Amino acid sequence: MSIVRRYEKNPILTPDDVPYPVATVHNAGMVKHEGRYIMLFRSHRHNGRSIIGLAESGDGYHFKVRKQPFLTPAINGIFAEYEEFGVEDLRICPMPGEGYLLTYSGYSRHGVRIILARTYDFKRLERIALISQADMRNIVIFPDKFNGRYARLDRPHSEISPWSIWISFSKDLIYWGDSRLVMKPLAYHWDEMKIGPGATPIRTEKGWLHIYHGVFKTMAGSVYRLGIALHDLAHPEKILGVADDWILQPIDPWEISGYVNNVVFTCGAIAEEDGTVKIYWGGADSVMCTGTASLEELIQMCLNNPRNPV
Ligand code: BMA
Repeated sequence: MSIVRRYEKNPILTPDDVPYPVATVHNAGMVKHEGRYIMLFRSHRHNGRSIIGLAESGDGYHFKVRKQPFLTPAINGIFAEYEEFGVEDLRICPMPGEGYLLTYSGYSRHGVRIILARTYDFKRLERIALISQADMRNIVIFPDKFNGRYARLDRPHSEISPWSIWISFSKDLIYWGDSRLVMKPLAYHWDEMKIGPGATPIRTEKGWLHIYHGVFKTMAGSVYRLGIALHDLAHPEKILGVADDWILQPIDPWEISGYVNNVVFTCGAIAEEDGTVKIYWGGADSVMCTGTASLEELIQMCLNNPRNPV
């Protein structure tokens, strides 16, 4: 039996559920807000550029999409210049007492970089800052502070050490530093080509559980899968274990074939009070899917059968 139990009525959201024209729905940031599940999903418009929509649910499975998109590229000011080609793959970080921090990729003629925004109610949104330079497209912020500093997982790219996961810290969310590498792709392994931060890390008694994505190149193109790492609670730069096995790979027809074939990609997961976690993923960059796993089983995978993080 697979570690992630797919919901039997996947996919849970498709372009047909969206009341404005889109080609895809995928890679959604997720959070529970006032007892409701909020999904901030990415959609390609029919010009190939992306926007972010909002869907809501009472049970985490049946979602209704809001009539208007939640986030479209800024039209003036500094953000407009860097969001010209679209906004993608948003993550939601519930920061205790400080609302919801949103991180998303802005594409433009200057490359791809990350924008930080904030919302308190999922109605109004305030853009705060551009928090990366070019060529960084996955940033998740830990939903806590460490000795007064925010921490984030990011993914700078280098030819010497391709697409690895780093951690950076900040006192004010604007200026980030004290960066260090935490995890690299592993040669001849399912994540050997590149890895990147996935869902906002989940606090458990044994550490922060981070669901990441890894890519493997084949003769038939790349395969995107999901894996897990456990970070120390007080020192998130310390990895306690990275599971050797993936937890999810494309299997269902809508994960194998779509806008981009053979992709499962996550930007959000929600821990429930019964010890399970609902993981949400985009299937083939086309539809949204979900499944559940036991947090304890995921933690044991990281601790009992780990691979070398670097
Ligand atoms: C990555 C990102 C994701 C996407 C994935 C598969 O590089 O662009 O948004 O889901 O590729 O196409």
